[in-house]
Amino acid sequence: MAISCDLFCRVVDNLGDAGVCWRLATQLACEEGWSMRLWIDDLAPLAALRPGIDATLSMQTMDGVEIKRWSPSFPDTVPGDVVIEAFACELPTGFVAAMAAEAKAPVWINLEYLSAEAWVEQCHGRPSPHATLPLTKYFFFPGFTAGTGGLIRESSMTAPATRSPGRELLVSLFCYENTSLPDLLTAWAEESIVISCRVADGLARLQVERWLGRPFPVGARLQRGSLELRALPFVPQTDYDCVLADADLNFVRGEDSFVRAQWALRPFVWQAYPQAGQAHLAKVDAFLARYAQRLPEDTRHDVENFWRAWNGKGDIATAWPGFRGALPRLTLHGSLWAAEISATGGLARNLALFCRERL
Ligand code: TRH
Repeated sequence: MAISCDLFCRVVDNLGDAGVCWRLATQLACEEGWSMRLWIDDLAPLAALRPGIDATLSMQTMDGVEIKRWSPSFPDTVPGDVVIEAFACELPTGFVAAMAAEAKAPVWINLEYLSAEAWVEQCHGRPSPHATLPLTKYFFFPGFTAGTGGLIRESSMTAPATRSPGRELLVSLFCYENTSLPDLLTAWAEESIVISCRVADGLARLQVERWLGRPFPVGARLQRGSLELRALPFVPQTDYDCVLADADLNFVRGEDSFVRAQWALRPFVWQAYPQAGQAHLAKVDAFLARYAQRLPEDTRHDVENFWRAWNGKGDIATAWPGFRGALPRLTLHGSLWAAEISATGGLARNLALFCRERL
C-alpha cells in the first residue's frame, strides 16, 4: 500500500514556501510512490511556478499530487500516514484532533527552513511530544551535512553541461530589495567586458528600472555602457533551472533558488532572506564557512567580501573586481561543491526513510 501523506503549506510571502513544498510533494509522489495531498492557502504562487495549475480551483490534481485549497473552514478529513507541516505553519485544530484519534497516530513532521548553521545537526530529527495529545512531532531540517535531512534534489537530475567562457559574462539576477544593486549595476556598466544580465521579474526588475530611470518592462532589452540588460518574464520553475544553467554567474535568494543555483554548478551569490538587525548575516557566514572552506585563501576572501557586501555589509563596487577575478576558480569549484552536498542524499528520500522507520 502506498504511503499517504498530507503536506500543509501556508504562503507567508514570496514564492519559496510554495516552491519548496511543490518540489517536495512531486518528488514524494513521483519518486517515492506516495499518495500526496498538498493543502495550500494561496494557489497563486503555485500556479505561477507550475503552469497548468488553476489558482481558482479548490481541488485539482497535477503531476501526481492532489492539490487542495486550505481554507479557514477545514473539512473533516482522515489524516494520511504521514503529515508534513511546512515551516511551522500550524495545522488546523480539528485535523490535529483527527490525527490523535487515529488507531495509529500519523508520523508528524515539521519541515524547517534551510540553514547551514551548526546547531541544525543537533536539532534535526528531534521529537517533540504534544503537550496534551498522544502525538509526537519531529523536526526535519534540510541541510548541507550528513547529520541533516539533505537538500531537495530530483533523483533524475543530471548535471548541466559545462559552459565554455565566452566574450561576455552572462549573469542572472534574482534578489530582494538590495541597497548594493545600484552600485553594482554602475560597476558593470563601466566594466571592460560585456556583462549581459537577465533580470528576474519582480523586485529585481523594479530596482533595475529605478536605476535606469526609465521603464524596463518584461521583455525589454537596454544597454548602459558595457551592461546589457534583459527583463525576463517570470518563468515556470523547471525553466528557471535552465536560466541558472545557461548563465556564468547567478544571483539567487531565499531557499529554493539558492539550492538550485548549487545544482546548476555555476558561481553564484546568495541574498539571504533579510532579517531585522542583520541577523541573516550569520546565515550567510555559516554557509560561506562550508562553501568556501576548500578554496584558496585569496579566493575565499574575495567571495566573502562580495557576498557580505551583497547582503548589506561592505562596499559592492570595491568587492566586485576581486570577485570577478575569482569566477574561473569558482566555476571549477561548483562541481566539487555539488558532489559534496549531494553525498547527504536527497531530502525527499531521506524524509521517506525517516518516516518509514516510524510508521
Ligand atoms: O521567493 P523566495 O524569496 O522565498 C522565500 C524563502 O523561501 C525564504 O526562506 C522564506 O522565508 C520566504 O520565502 C517566505 O525565494 P526562493 O526560496 O528562492 O523561491 C523562489 C522560487 O521561485 C523558486 O522555486 C524558483 C522560482 N522561480 C521561478 O520559478 N521562476 C522565476 O522566474 C523566478 C525568478 C523564480
